[in-house]
Amino acid sequence: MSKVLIIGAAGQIGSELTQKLREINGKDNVVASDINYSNTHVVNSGPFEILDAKDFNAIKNCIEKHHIDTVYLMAAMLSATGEKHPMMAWDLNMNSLFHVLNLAKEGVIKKVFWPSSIAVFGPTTPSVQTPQHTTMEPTTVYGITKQVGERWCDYYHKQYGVDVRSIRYPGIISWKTMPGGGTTDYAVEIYHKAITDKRYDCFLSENTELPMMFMEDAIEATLQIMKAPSEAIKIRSAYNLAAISFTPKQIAASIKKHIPDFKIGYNPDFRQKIADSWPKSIDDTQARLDWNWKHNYNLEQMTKEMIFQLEKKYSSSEKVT
Ligand code: AKB
Repeated sequence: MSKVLIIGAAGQIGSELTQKLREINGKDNVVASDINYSNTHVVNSGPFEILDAKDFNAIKNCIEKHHIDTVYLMAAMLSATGEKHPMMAWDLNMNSLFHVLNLAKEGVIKKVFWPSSIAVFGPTTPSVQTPQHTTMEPTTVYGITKQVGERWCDYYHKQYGVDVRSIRYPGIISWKTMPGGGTTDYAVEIYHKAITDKRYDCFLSENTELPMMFMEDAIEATLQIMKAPSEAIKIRSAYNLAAISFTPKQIAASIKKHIPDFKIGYNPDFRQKIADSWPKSIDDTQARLDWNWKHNYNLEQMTKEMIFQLEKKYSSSEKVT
């Protein structure tokens, strides 16, 4: 049985990935780590270590202590926060990746998952059905780190045989954990506010279309690419991955079907420019061909599930994280 370390396990995707991998592999085979104890569920549901993703020795010690063979590096500073702290975003996003790639190169671990993002694309990229291989001139620090990271993953695979796998996540929507510091975060906040306030003021304009995905699909994609035989993974930078695309106006309309008195207002801020530089939709044919990726949730199914789960959560005493 493989022994897994998740770095950045308290975050939006990391926390659900931890939960899923603990269900599949057994909790003792999945070590979660983060820089603090903020996510009590992750901390209490299996082995947990405090770990700074920028600290090579701390990562190495943790890997050796727990006999880890596979690392999921989920720690990153996202697009909106990255614009406020460019050097910190560069420092975290790049150094953590180099640490893990170098440990794989040294043979300390066998396999790496590192997420990329639609942020690798920019204003000169074709924005509809963005192809796998295309012009990439990202304008955010986060996007630059992801694009450079992709090149290094490909390099480490070709030069040193490192088994690193990656996908370009779109905006991810979930009801369990809040996202933090991204441009697509509005698509999660809107559901919470629809339930608590029946109103949401959106920081993107009404017709801003972006690629998105329900968390269950994102986790499934992550497990699928990691399970695929090495020969099937033909792209070692990162795969395009798609599910649904919608605008704030369209998500609001789907919420209104469940909460008819829900109202939305629009106050675009600095994140509008970031969103405008990203694709509206993604062509993920290659992922579908190489490792049989397919999504399950459309906008209506996702809205139904989000509202059902969040209404339960807000009406129980459970804290919404
Ligand atoms: C962000 O908005 O920064 C992230 C992403 C698309 O990678 N959710």
